[in-house]
Amino acid sequence: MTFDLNAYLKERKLLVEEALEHYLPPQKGFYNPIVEAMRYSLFAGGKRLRPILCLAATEIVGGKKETALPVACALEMIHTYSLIHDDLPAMDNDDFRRGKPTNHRVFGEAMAILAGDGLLTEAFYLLTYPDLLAKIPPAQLVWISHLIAQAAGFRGMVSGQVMDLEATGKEIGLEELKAIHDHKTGALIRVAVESGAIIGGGNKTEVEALKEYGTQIGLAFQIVDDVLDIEGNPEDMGKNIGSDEPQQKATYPKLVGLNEAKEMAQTCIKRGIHALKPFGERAMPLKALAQYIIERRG
Ligand code: GRG
Repeated sequence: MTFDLNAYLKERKLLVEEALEHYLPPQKGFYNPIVEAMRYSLFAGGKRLRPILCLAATEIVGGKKETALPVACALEMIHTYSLIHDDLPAMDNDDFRRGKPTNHRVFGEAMAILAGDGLLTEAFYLLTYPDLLAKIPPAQLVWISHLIAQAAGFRGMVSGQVMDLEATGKEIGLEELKAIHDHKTGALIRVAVESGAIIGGGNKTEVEALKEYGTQIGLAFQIVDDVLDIEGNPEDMGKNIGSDEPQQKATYPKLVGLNEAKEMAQTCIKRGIHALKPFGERAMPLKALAQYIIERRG
């Protein structure tokens, strides 16, 4: 059976973007600059990887993708918030993201902070949205919200960012680098797959298998990102005019060499795909998404 990944990604991206439009429409009746700032980054051309993974995980265990849409959108909002804050002068001080001026360059620093805050909070508004409450048992929704808060907050992504800041300019080893990225980028990718599987009604074994898949592709995602930094990511051109980030940070290619880093990413993808074995043919989209992570150019 062949699988047209490009068509799949296009269709899923559209579905997610229509849902984001539904949940965060332009404000009518009065002008509120915060909505403009939130929408600027939310619709700035992201790949929508986390929501697409979430929907695919719902389907692989037999659930309906439409049920998971609010959760998928919440994950994209949290991801967007993290990028806005990561770009701020107090953090990486980046001028461009996805080829466009960063949020604070357009709206000013105060508004960018608030846009991030607004998106993070909106995510939890969506996780308790009436659409979802009508379709999913409340206990399950509380559990998903708990897992997502864990992945996004100081137990996950925020800690990863702190570990990253602390490690800047220092020599660190491979295990430390893995721990940074497992928190900083891995946790949200993993919980995207996990929450999708829970919403779809996956049993414990299925959810565990999908978590393992999420962990492996999350690690591969970060290694590939480091490789792209060396081999060229067209979206990052001119990214670092005033950046405080680049050279002082540890990366996989710096620690193990470019070829070994690529091998490591391949191994993670193989492990991720192996975890999908119990799902047979139904695993096709998630397998293709794993492959996409390693083959992407941006
Ligand atoms: C500020 C609390 C806080 C956390 C920030 C995730 C994060 C922590 C920062 C992101 C910085 C960064 C560039 C990490 C590398 C991983 C990466 C390339 C993220 C971008 O994810 P994509 O490629 O983005 O899915 P798009 O643009 O497609 O949405």
